[in-house]
Amino acid sequence: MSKPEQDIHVMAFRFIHTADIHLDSPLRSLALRHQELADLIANATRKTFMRIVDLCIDEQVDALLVAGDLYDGDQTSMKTARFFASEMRRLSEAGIAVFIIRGNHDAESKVTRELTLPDNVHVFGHKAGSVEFSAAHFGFTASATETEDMPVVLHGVSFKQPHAPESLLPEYPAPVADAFNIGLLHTSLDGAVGHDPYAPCTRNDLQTHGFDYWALGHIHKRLVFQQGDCTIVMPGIPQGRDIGEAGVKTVSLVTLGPGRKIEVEEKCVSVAQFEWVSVSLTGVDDWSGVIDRTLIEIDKVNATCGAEQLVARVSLTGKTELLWQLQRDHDLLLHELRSRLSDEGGRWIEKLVVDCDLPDRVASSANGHAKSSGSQNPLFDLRQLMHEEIKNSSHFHSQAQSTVMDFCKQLPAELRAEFGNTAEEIMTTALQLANSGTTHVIAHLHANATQEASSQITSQITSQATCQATFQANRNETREATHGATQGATQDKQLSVTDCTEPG
Ligand SMILES: [Mn+2]
Repeated sequence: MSKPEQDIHVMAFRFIHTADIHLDSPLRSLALRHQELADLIANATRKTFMRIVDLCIDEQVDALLVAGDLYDGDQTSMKTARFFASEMRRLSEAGIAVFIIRGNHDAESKVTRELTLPDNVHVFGHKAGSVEFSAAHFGFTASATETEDMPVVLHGVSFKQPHAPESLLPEYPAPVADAFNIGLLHTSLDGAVGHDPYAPCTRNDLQTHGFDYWALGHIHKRLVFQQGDCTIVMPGIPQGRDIGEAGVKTVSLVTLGPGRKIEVEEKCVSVAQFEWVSVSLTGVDDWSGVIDRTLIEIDKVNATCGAEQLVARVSLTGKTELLWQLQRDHDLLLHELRSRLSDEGGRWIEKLVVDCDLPDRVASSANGHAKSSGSQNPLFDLRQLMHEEIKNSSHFHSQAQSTVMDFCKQLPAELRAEFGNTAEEIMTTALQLANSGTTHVIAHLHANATQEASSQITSQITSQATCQATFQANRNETREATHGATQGATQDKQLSVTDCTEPG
């Protein structure tokens, strides 16, 4: 069947829609104690942005839309801004227009005020603006893809300040009749419990406004809604920055065709992809088995990875008698796995978590011993003593608290609050550290006890010495965890905060 005459002249308007680039974001993850991995992640937002520009050029789109949070915040340097300007010039040379709104992270960005961008770039102000797309308007000679029968109008409002508790939707003009209307909006939509609202609105509000396509930004996880004739796309962050932003990340390639037809395609451009890798060690009873099974599970996840670099958070689960050894020799295991992976490249471990249990048989015999009054298994008695008596004593509490506070004083100012701001919070942190320290001490003793009689070891340890050992283990762990702080890395405590996916 031949196409109707009129369609031959109607060409599509095509654009790439992205948001939340957070260009040159500082490192937030632990990975970061590993130099090569830190470099990979540190450069990832920039490399991914270059790939977005490459994609625009390869696909010969008409425009690139950035719906806020191009920059990460006020600390953005002129170096980042100059990089951005040079990428904009590449698009200018390719005849591609760029439309940008500012979000909560780059609302007042100083660099955006100081930077001169080429003419192909339109940054919407904090008062509503509308631009009718025409190649001529942007100074391009070729106008290959202008729609002949229907103009395309883009509407946008930038955040004036980082906070926008009210909906920005009333600021947007009504749709232009007989045109294809696209709105750029940075919004937290209905919001998530525990997060501040940013220009909140609902899908219904968006549909009711009457635009054809809403190019949204802010939420880092991709969302697509078709509300009647209205297509709403939250593209998500194009490059994850830590394990809290795990999974495949994409941008949208959108085609507006004849008859108001909208086609949305996902394109993965990320350099590295964070993923959880869970490894069950049930039935594994030797060290090489642990290595083999872990590498197999990493490969399985890697096979489905959209980016060419996989950054894995490995969690060892299941029941194995190797528990104590895994806890004690965690560093050796991580080192061995990393060196095996580095042979081929493309796969990284950012953190290894030991979350195993002992097999039921071992655990129940251990509990049996602990409950008996005699010291048939002194290590379990010792663990009981540390957990129930020492840790609950007021003497230990005051010692623990003052140790944590001494430690805090030595940290860079911006990290101190991570241990808590009140005496109560600091105490909670101290007790968490004491818990993991107890586990470490017992794991070391237990694993060593296979070489020496455990009774011999434990008889040499008074509860006083154990208390100190527990704390020393914590201090070492904490010191290691905060080691990367000056390089912009962060410690375990902070990670647990960023692990929850935080909308932009
Ligand atoms: Mn945002």
